[in-house]
Amino acid sequence: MITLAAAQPYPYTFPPVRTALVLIDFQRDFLEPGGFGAALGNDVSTLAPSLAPAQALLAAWRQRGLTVLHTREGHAPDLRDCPPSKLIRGGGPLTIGDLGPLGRILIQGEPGHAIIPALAPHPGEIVIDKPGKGMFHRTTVDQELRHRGITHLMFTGVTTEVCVQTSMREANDRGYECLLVEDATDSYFPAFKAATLAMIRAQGGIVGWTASSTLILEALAHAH
Ligand code: TIU
Repeated sequence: MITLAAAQPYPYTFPPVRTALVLIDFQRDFLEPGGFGAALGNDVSTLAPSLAPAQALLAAWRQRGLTVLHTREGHAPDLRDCPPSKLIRGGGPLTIGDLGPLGRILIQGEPGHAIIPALAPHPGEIVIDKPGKGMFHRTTVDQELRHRGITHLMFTGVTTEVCVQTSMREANDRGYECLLVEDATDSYFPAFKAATLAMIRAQGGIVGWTASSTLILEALAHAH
C-alpha cells in the first residue's frame, strides 16, 4: 500500500496492483484544431498543459506493469448510438458525423477519433469506446475493471468538468476509490477546472481525492 499524505482533502492510500491509471479521451478531436472541441467554439490550446504530466504517469504505470485504461468518446458511423439530443447540441456549423479537417467528427475510426500519438495505447492496455460523457454508460468498463481486481482509479484526461468528472462520479457511485490528478487534466475553461477540483474534494471528499502527478510519482519511486 502507498499513502499520499498530501492528497486533498486528506491522505489517500492505494494498492498499486489494484489501481488503474485512467486516461479519459486524450483524442485528436478534443486536442487539435479542426476537431469536435474546436467545432464547439473552444480554444484547444488550453488542454496542452495536462499532456506532459499524463505522459509521466503513463510511463510510470507501464514500467511497473500496472493497469492502464484509455477511453475514447465517439459514435458508430451510422450514429445509431448517438441520441438526437446530443446530435443537435452546439449549434455551430459542424456537428457530430459531419466531415471536418480530421475526418467525420467524433466518429469511430476517423483520424480525429484517435488518441494522440504521445499517449497512444500499448497492446494489453484497456481501451473503452464510449458514446457518452461518462465511461460507464453503455460500456463494459465495470466488468473489465472488476475482472482485473481493480478497486482504485486515478483519473487524468480531458475535459475536466465534462468527461472526466462524469466518469469519476459514475465510478464513485460504483464503489471505486477515485483520485483526480490535478495537473494531468484540463478544461477549455480554467475556472471550470478549478471548480471541479474544489467540488470533488469538498464535503470530506464527496467524489474522491485530488493530488499532483509529482506527489504520485515520488510516492511510487519510494515504494518497494
Ligand atoms: N466539450 C467538452 O468539454 N468535452 C466533451 O465533449 N467531451 C469530453 O470531455 N471528452
